[in-house]
Amino acid sequence: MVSLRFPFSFSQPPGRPRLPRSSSPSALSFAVAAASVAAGAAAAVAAGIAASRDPQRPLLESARDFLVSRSSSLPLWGSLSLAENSPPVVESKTGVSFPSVVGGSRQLLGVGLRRKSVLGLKNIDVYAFGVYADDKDINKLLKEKYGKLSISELKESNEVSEDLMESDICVTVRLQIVYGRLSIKSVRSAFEESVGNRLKKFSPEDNKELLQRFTSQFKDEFKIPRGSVIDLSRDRGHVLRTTIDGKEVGSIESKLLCRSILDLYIGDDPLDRQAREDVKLNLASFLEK
Ligand code: DAO
Ligand code: DAO
Repeated sequence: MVSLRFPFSFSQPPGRPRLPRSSSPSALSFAVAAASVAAGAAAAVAAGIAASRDPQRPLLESARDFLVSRSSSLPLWGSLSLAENSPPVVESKTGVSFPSVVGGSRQLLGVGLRRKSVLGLKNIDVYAFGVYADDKDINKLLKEKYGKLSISELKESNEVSEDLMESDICVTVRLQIVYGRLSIKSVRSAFEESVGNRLKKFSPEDNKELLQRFTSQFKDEFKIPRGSVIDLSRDRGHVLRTTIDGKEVGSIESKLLCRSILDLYIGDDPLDRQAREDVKLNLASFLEK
């Protein structure tokens, strides 16, 4: 079996964007000089994600802190046109790269890895994921509510990610498959287990029908080889829209289903703890004045 994974996170995967672009003072001055407020803020967010995933944390962390503190003196986000040019962020254990913006205005807040233990013997890396949320939605809904808190209070608080899950903010979780032998059957059963448990957590009712409505979107003939990109998007009105490699496979309106899926990634018992921390941290720097 050929493994394209990188043995450990200290290796620098080929194609990994160089951090200095967003973490060196001169890059920042350039961004500021270009009056690219959006790009500056996006770079700070991207640096935040990358830095907190990297083993060379202390150095990068100070770079990030520098950036975050600098970006705080900038006005609020302007247009996203330049933010789209900010570098992608790489999930360090798999080398999978995530664009900093998807769907025009959904901004990357954190990346992580879904592992699954097989027969209690070994863990397989199933997919890398990125959590995105609409920048204007975050500013509008959360800034009003948390505008008075300091950045450190925001970082400590679980309430912001709680609000991100509960409110009608446009969010996308992008999954990029790294496991090469994923069958639709195993996806369905993993989903029934993980999402099924969350549905139970939030609603005492029998949710079989809702689960089935979701899993029946995934036809047996679908193939999801390594490299497939699945977007789980919550659109306005708590509509969960699923696309596979850009093709829409279905939409389901259900606040409970949206909430349960987001809970897997940013809830209190997430699939990847570090990813959730990244999201919290980046939401905080996002909301910073
Ligand atoms: O092939 O034995 C095996 C293990 C398969 C594990 C499947 C885990 C599926 C996790 C959900 C993936 C959603 C895209
Ligand atoms: O990781 O346990 C988990 C839950 C993953 C939810 C993913 C559902 C996406 C299903 C895509 C099916 C493709 C045919």
